[in-house]
Amino acid sequence: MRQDTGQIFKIEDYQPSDYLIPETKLTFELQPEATIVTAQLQFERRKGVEAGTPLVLDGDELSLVRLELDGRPVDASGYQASPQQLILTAPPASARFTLTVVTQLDPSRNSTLMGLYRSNGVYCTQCEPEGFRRITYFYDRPDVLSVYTVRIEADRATAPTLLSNGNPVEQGDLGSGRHYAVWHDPFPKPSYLFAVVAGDFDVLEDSFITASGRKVELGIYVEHGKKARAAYAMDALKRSMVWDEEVFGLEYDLDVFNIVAVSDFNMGAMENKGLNVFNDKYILADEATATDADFANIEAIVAHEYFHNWTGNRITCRDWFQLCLKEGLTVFRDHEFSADQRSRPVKRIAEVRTLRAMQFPEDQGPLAHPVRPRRYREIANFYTATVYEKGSEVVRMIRTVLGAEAFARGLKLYIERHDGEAATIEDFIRAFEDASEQDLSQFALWYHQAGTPNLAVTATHNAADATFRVEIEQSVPPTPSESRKRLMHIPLAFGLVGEDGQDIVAAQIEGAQVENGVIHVRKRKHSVVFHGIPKRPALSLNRGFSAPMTLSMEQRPEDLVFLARNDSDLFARWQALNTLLTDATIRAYRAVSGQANVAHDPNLIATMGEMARDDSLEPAFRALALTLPSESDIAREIGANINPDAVFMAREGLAKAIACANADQFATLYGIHDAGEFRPDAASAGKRALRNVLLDYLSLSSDQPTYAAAQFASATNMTDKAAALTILAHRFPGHVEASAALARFEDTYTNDPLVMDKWFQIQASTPGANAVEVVRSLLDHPAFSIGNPNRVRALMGTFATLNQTGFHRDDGEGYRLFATTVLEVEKRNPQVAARLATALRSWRSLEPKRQEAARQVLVMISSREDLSSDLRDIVERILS
Ligand code: 0A1
Ligand code: ZN
Repeated sequence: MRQDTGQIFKIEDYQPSDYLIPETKLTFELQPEATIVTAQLQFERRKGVEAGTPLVLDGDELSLVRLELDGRPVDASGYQASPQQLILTAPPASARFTLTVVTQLDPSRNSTLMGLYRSNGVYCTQCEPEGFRRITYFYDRPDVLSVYTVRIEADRATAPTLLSNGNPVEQGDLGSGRHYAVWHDPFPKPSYLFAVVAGDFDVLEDSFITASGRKVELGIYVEHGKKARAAYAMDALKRSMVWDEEVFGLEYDLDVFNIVAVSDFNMGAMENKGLNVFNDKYILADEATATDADFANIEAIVAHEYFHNWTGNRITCRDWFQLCLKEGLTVFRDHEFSADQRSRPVKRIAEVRTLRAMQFPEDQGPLAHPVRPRRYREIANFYTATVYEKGSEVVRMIRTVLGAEAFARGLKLYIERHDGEAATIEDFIRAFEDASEQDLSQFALWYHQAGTPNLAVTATHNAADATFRVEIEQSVPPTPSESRKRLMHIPLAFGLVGEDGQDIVAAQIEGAQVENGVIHVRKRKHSVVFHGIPKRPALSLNRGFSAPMTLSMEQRPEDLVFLARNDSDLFARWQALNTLLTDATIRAYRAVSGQANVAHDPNLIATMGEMARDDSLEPAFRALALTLPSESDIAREIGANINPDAVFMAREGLAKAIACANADQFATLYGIHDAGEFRPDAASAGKRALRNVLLDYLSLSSDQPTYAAAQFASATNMTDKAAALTILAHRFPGHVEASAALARFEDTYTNDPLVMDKWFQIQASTPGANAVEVVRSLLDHPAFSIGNPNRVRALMGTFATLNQTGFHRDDGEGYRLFATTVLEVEKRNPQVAARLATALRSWRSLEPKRQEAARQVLVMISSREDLSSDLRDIVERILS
């Protein structure tokens, strides 16, 4: 385990490497416990670097077997080798030389899942961000690009498939049951994009003809017997390839494109050049085992990794501070892809819900950092919602600010200019400035300044002179190490909605810069006066979520109801309803805390019924409209001194009011909206989503498990089955129907780990104090494994992030169980442990008793002496 050195990496310390590595030849002699890696590295001294300058290469837990320089052994006095570094003290004075480094690895004991490891009998690598240095000594940094040739040798019986990056060159037999394959990748790449996979797989094969007529062989490698479950991923891959050609003019560049699904993986997937490696959860799907959400994730992640081929691989990052250069842009691309494949407004709402649930708490808590950070202690902890999701929002805003055409020109220019290079955010912004002739220096603060900006808005209508005046004031709350913030350029999309629901066009607009329905807020205070507005309009703000910010505005409830029913922007309709629901819950929260009864606004309750039956709206939208803000959404809005039990009760109260007042309608609609035969497309999924929200309301109003039990028994797809099981387990814990369904599910899927994850998730998220005991006993379930990231996330990750009443139990027992598990996971896999630990980041917003209990476990973890750099970095930042 890599221990903390206390070193802080700073962006201003960037220096190019002294040497380049134009060519890398690797040979892997694979053996489960003693793999030999021979790296022939061709070095070239960079111009201007003095001859003989020591060559310093990165390593991590490496064991050196042999070292040769230009074919001759290096004298012991000529180098220094430790597990984490190799220094060639006096390299040759010649401009070029070849270093041969031989290392020995033990993949079967590598439980970190970084570098070369064994998973279920498969050899697999993960190199991003700093895993290559666990394979051989190298310049393991993204700005050193090399052309790789890789030879893999392994037992034919256990590893008939041998894969690496680029195109296959050669394969053959070696006798004694061994065989080999050689791969060559003509595109220079950084070490983090290197991959090797060897094992025994089923392969789903297909092919794709690019726009310019080249044939690409496609392969998805999965565990034996699971080939049929890769069909949807293959379909998504081909649609991604077409889409990137049509929308961005970007074609695939190798003869083969392979995907491998593995069951032990730290993240979602990895974009290694020509050889994407996936967490099997994001490849395998069929109607019997995967939910609609799984299908949507698979489509998005397959696309994301494929899109990296240009945005990430052909153009990579100069250093890890630039991570958002590839990630923010690629998330933006996968969002656009899904929006085109599915329903744009529904997709947008889902994106915003994710951003608010994952990124807002990061930005508003101790882990806040800019989209392009300037400091890190452990880079693996910066694969965050800020870099990814907010990074994507920033790219989206560039499009809003420049307009679609200039944006497209800018992106094209960026790609042409930097193809084959390792670039920076400054390069990216410059391409858009050059293509649009606009100055983006103020806008660039979105990359450099952490925190979620707020716009406080007031609106006044003056009937006498037919004006509508909007006053806007921006502020950015302080974040750790950035107490003073600069003023940002915030594109605020808006509309003035008239009585007939149509947008009103003002005769004249006075004040701030307003273009195409967007107010460009650049100063602290703006006032915009709309002339020729005889009647007070409803003000629709942040349409389409034009900027990742919060809004403070006293809206009249009747205006919000009006917008929920009439806004031409569907996102804004959903938002208006969501604001009403959040406000109603918070009012109830204040009342529940004070033990008072609350009556909800009948207008709001009726609107929910109306939305449910409005056939002009697609079912997926209606499902989202009927979904209440989550407990953590509500807690975030409350902000401080949070009592999760009271939040839960307040939310339940509102749900019950909606359910009871609309019970008959919901029952009728539930009967009507059968999606029919299973198809994974968005329209069918939307029908199932609507029906399952209705089922939840029906179960609540009837207070009977019968509806859910019936659906559980008759469901022919996992979406409907898992939804019914969730309702049974969450709403009727301890009832015989719930226990029977859980037992039935367990029995049916014992041998399917990905489905068992759902079973763990459903139980880990069952509200109430008892969840701690349930989760504790599930840690001993035979299907659980502390070494598998998917199992750990399904059980402990779900408990800590989705179970507000269980995790935050007021005696602190949830935190203690959590901390023990985090430390247990850390022994094997520090990265996964660190990510898990972020669940405690919002501890300061809790009420005092829980705050103290949470603080105690954080202090307990941080006081351990042998902590990994990953976990120490997170825990100390959370406590600071
Ligand atoms: N680049 C990948 C994310 C990723 C990052 C780190 C990993 O290993 C620790 C794996 C994957 C992506 O954006 O999909
Ligand atoms: Zn990515």
